[in-house]
Amino acid sequence: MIDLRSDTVTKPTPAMRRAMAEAEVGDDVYGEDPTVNLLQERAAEIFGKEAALFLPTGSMGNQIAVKLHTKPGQEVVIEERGHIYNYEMAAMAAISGTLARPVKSSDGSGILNWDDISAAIRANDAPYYVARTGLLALENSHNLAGGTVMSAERTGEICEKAREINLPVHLDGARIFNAAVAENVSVADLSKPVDSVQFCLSKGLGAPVGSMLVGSRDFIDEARAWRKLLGGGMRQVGVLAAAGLIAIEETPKSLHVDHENARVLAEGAANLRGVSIDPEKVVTNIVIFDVSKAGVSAGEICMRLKEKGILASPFGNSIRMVTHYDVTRENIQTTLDALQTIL
Ligand code: TLP
Repeated sequence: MIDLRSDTVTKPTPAMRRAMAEAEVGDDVYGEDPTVNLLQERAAEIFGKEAALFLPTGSMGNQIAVKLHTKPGQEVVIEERGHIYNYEMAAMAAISGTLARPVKSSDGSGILNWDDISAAIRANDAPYYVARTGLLALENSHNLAGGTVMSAERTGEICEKAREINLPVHLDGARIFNAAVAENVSVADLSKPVDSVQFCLSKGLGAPVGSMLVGSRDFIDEARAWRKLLGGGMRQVGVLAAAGLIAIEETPKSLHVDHENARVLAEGAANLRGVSIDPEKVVTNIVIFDVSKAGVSAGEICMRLKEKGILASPFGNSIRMVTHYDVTRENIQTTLDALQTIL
């Protein structure tokens, strides 16, 4: 099968499997797993922050951040297609007692500017009976907006304004390495101004399991307690951290190939009957195209693709295809040929 449903489907590389087999381990609940400790130190260093924490999932990282930055009864301002709001089981309400305040980006790109955000903020000068904004949550790259990227400059501008009103900013950087490659900057450049960042080892970076939460030492100390409370205190988990180390040190070097494949896929799809997508906007590894004019539903197209050995995800009237290191240029051509036949 050519699996384009997500970059979560990657299998560990031979180097990762070797590192996992040979990993030095200890009980991480006691802080004694040397491989986990090394991964946490490296992640903090690479992101230019004080500390980092290894977590089982990106959702747990995001939700711990929401918990630590907010008080019950507050709102979280987030772009309307944001993952934290749409795909994390209403956890911000269930765990933190917060409400999402979804906002649209004025240019439709999913990339917010300060004007988009400030219109949704309820600061201390708001009437007493409206909920206060407790957190601004950004996402980079923005998954459901088609892998679009927020520049370091835009992130800096937004965070500066947020700081003026003491509003913390959390970055869902599940695919921040993809964003950094697309912008030709470092992940530290993209995350320096935010208070906390979550990034996934198990998406385009190819590790089988795991995410990291990065921030100040105090924030990470508290996050460790919340990870335990949520049942995420793991023991000899260096076997997973070993793959994570390879994911952060090695995989970023080849992410540009995934981006090139995504662009070729988008350019080919743009020429097909009933498909609408602007290939110029595909800058990372996510391709989302609208098929509402195809005369056949996104779900039906995905079913027919599956019969031809290709997996993709329907999202409403659109189809999402995500490239990753298990997808070759030849696979892209096969996918385009199959799509053409179906349409
Ligand atoms: N995204 C998954 C699905 O949940 C949609 C995918 O296939 O893309 N933030 C962002 C931006 C994400 O895309 C995801 C996963 C997460 C957080 C959550 O990560 P996990 O799955 O590790 O909890």
